[in-house]
Amino acid sequence: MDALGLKMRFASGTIDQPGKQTADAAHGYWLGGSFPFDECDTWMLVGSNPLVANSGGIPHANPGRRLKRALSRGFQLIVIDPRRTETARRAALHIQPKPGTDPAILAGIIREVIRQNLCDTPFIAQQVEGLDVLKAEVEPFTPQAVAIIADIPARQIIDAAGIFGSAQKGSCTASTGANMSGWSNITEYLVLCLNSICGRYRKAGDIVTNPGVLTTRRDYKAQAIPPYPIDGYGSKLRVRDFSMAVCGLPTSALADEMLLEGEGQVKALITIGGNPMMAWPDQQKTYDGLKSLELNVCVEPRQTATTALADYVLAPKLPLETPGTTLSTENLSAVSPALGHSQPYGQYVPATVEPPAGSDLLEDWEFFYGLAQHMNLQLNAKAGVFPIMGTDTPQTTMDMENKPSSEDVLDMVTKDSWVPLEALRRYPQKVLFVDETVTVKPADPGTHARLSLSSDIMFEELREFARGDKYARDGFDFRLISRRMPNHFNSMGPEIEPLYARYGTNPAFMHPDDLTDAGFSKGDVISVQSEHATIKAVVWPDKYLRRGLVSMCHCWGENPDGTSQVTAVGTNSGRLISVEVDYARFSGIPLMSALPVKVSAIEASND
Ligand SMILES: Nc1nc2c(c(=O)[nH]1)N[C@H]1C(S)=C(S)[C@@H](COP(=O)(O)OP(=O)(O)OC[C@H]3O[C@@H](n4cnc5c(=O)[nH]c(N)nc54)[C@H](O)[C@@H]3O)O[C@H]1N2
Ligand SMILES: Nc1nc2c(c(=O)[nH]1)N[C@H]1C(S)=C(S)[C@@H](COP(=O)(O)OP(=O)(O)OC[C@H]3O[C@@H](n4cnc5c(=O)[nH]c(N)nc54)[C@H](O)[C@@H]3O)O[C@H]1N2
Ligand SMILES: [Mo]
Repeated sequence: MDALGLKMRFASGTIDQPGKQTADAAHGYWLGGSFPFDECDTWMLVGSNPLVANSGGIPHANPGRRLKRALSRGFQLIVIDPRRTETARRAALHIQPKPGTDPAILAGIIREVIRQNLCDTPFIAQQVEGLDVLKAEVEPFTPQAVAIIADIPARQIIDAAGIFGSAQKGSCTASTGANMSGWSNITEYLVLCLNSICGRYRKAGDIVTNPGVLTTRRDYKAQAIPPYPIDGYGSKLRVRDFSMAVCGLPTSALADEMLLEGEGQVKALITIGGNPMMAWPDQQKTYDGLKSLELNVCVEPRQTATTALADYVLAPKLPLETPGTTLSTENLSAVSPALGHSQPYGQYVPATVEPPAGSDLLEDWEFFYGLAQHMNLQLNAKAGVFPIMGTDTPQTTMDMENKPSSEDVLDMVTKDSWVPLEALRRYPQKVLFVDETVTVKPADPGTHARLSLSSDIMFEELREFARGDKYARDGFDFRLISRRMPNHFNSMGPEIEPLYARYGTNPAFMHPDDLTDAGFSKGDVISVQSEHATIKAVVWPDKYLRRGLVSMCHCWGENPDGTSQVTAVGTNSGRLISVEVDYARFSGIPLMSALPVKVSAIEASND
């Protein structure tokens, strides 16, 4: 896209956790980093379930064991989730609210931290501005007021503030549940405000346990990058007034841009390592959009709902057939302190198996290289996967005549890394690189940058939230909430029999009492209806849910022209989502959780 000068950068993160980028821009960014989980005595998780998702908060390398170890030394976990998840069951405090009420809960906790004098006053004095504004904005969110909005005991707000605020080290992080339920910008912003008033960052002289292995070398400094613009980075879309923001252009508007004729219409799509037909909200619109393309190319190892609509499908080599490194998971730390590796872990592995004889395959990178060669374009390889704030990304001008090898490309993407890739190649047994002690440096002399607790753009959303539940719909008395299941990774898994065996579908989980009241039995096919669409689903009891909820996993089912055999192929919950009505500012992430629905019977199960 750089070589072609294409400015329309749609970002997959805009249907994931886009509040992270917008909130960072509104709040500013701390160059000293945060404390890793293993060093902390508390952690607050908002809408995440790391014991199943292996993502967010508790490090993904065996999160169960890490949590157990932490608990045995007195660590206290706080979980905010409408479902008593595998993770919530191990928490010192589980707040089980109505979905979509995270802004109230976080504002209430912040108000209590301030009231109980649990702020890191010296840190605030030196590094933070806007405490008075924050204090005034959260003032309406008394424990009693939050108790009513979120339908939780008021006491839990006071207790959460006490546990979080009095700990020595800890962090609050939010994941998909908190970003998909209507308030991603303000929720992630309040998460940052809570961490900042408690000074939940490494300070000058603190040891950086994992400075990095294969990511670009950088400085850790006890210094803030001040807030920067959330949007105004170029390209304007023709639909819903979206423009380029820090989180990229909204994926939720991409199908619209394919369907809307005229100057600016998107006519070609390359999908590599994704499955839009399963993943994008509003499956019908996605289907219409993809059908209307002039060119639709997939680089994909399986037959999927998306390849079914493609003009060309190119098969890539699979990871074990190519040399690989741990760079991409390590580099996730640039997205959130809840992600990445908590230890200086790195590995290089050469290709370990030969592709089957006679196969016609390319590596993912070779697809783009070949395309650029044929189009006479010059490519520059950037180091890393996600840019690191405050650090220039090293680049390598690629030789477009003599094709580099995969090893050359790995060298380019790890250019100027903490540990040269060559060292990992030479010592394949070594996976922990604690070769040098890195500490947080003092701030540059003369810097006055501050983290900000006074973003009016963000607090506008909090005021809007306080005016009442704008997402509620008459007659739609249940809320559909998002979740992940242990045996499937987005659209991957259902074709593998042992993984599929347990449910054979993606059930609509409901509280057993809701099942009884509705006259449903386990295994019945029911109808789940939103204001936008209706799907069939197999109902299943889940005693860990709040009442009034339907909890369903995404990326299941088939295309709209399919057989609708929900008991055999599952059902696409994304069909229920409208991208046009309830969506967030900047990222356009629509209501993908806390979505108002109604449920009704269709047919009883046979057993
Ligand atoms: N097994 C498995 N692991 C995965 C994936 C997978 O598909 N399967 N997907 C991967 C991907 S792409 C990602 S992005 C990560 C995501 O990782 P997580 O964000 O941890 O994903 P979930 O496990 O769905 O957890 C989200 C939680 O939010 C809760 N929730 C729903 N609505 C609300 C709400 O309004 N407020 C609050 N506070 N909570 C709410 C849900 O009940 C659920 O427990 O997981 C990754 N890991
Ligand atoms: N309703 C609802 N919708 C959601 C969500 C939700 O919670 N609720 N979650 C959203 C989130 S967080 C995400 S991340 C998206 C996930 O959306 P996607 O990322 O689009 O879905 P995946 O199934 O992970 O797609 C990965 C594809 O890559 C292919 N693949 C595997 N290995 C390779 C490889 O080496 N090379 C190539 N080229 N391809 C490979 C797989 O076969 C698979 O088809 O879904 C989003 N959609
Ligand atoms: Mo994701």
